[in-house]
Amino acid sequence: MNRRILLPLAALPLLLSAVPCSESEGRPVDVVLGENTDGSMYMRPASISFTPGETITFYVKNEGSSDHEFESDEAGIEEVIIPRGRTRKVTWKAPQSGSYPVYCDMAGHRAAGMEATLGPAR
Ligand SMILES: [Cu+2]
Repeated sequence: MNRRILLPLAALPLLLSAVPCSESEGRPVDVVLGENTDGSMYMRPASISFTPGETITFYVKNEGSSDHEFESDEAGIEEVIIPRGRTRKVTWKAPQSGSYPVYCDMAGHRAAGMEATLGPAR
């Protein structure tokens, strides 16, 4: 067999082992939660796009002064509490299609604006 073919084949196991396990880690996306001085709240970015079927790892930072959550019944993201000043990692496998809200489910927070939308990239 030709050496030029053999060498890339020999390197393949090394390349594969460098790819992060899709179960535990996905494309990193930073999300920030907090409160505004006027009493409204935010989850930024307000819109997060996904490629159908991809795995995303959200790094959810709570820069507010109280605890917050990150969850979505609709998208199948279980509730994660992020204490103030902390960051929590949440890994999610995106579906093939559809748009889903993701929010903080603490009383009044979602209504105050602590919500974002997960949707397919255009
Ligand atoms: Cu909240």
